[in-house]
Amino acid sequence: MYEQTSTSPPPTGPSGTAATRHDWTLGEAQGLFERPLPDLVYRAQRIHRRYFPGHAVQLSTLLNIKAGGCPEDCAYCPQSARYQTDMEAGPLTSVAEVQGAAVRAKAAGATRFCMGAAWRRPSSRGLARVTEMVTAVKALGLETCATLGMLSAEQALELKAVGLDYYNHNLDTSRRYYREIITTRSYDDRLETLAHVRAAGLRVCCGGIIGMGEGREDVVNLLITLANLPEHPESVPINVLVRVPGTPLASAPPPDPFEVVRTIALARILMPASYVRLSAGRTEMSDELQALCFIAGANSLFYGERLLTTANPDTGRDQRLLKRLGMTVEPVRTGQ
Ligand code: SAM
Ligand code: DTB
Ligand code: SF4
Repeated sequence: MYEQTSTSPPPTGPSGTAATRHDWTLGEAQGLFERPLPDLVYRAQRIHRRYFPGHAVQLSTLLNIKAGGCPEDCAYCPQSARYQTDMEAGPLTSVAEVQGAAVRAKAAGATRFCMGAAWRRPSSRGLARVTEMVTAVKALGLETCATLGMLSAEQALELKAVGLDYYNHNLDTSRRYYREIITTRSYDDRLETLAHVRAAGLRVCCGGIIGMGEGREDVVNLLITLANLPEHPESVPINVLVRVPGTPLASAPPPDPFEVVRTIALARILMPASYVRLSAGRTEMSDELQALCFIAGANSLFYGERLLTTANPDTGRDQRLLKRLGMTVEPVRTGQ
């Protein structure tokens, strides 16, 4: 359903669904965000079931392939070398270890395997190793995703050439609030990497974090920026800040859980065909809150006991939750 109140007819997409839009204004999106919660969730659910008629959830497992020692200053991140956290820096993982972790992830029920490195950008040697990892993981029949920091156009093409499916690079917050969180790389640097990823023909995974002290307008602005990109990111991770001792945001007040639901619902409305992932922060969420997030349009999870450095719900809890809700796990998409 086209959600504007204008009298002009809704644009229609190729399969009879409402066409996706790339011209959202702050006023429109803010108006939606601030609707009474049942109304916002109803609108999101109506769109969700049009674009995703089943009740399937996509499961991605993360592996930290290069831990800690990162030169960047992202205020939320335990892997920055600038903050005193429990995190120990480690070397780049071997291809064999990655393969072993991917085999276990697949056996546990994941369909996508996401490799994260605490880098500002990959070196050519580092990237060469990652391309071997991608080849090894793909050979298992899993979808692949990598998050390695900034990429040049050539590096994105190198990853595409070995069959990488997705690249994750988050905008994290609004352009305005971003400067409070990260000073060592700019918002435009991030947009440039996203453009290289898209130009290489990779699918884009891009989202942000809530609970960093931002205002509602920042959350809405982040989602508008994503929705108004030339193409919507295929995957939109919504992370709730994991407050790690030693990081500058260690004592940020946690967000109202209903703001998480609103954020998911607005992401669903603005980017109807995208996978919206309920990402970091789930260990602190009740089953009921997660269920509400699914109703608001989340259809993807990080699955497995660890995110990168912090805990995630165990796989048994997630399997039980999906079963109790009568939801299913999405199979690997093939032939694309
Ligand atoms: N180093 C690469 C980069 O930043 O581009 C890739 C890995 S980085 C850890 C990927 C994303 O994880 C960040 O952009 C951020 O959105 C998310 N993240 C990191 N620490 C987090 C935390 N404490 N809570 C929630 N999300 C976090
Ligand atoms: C994303 O948006 N969230 C993931 C993934 N992309 C790389 C990372 C979450 C990290 C949470 C903190 C940690 O475990 O270090
Ligand atoms: Fe480094 Fe990525 Fe952490 Fe920022 S989020 S400090 S770039 S690992």
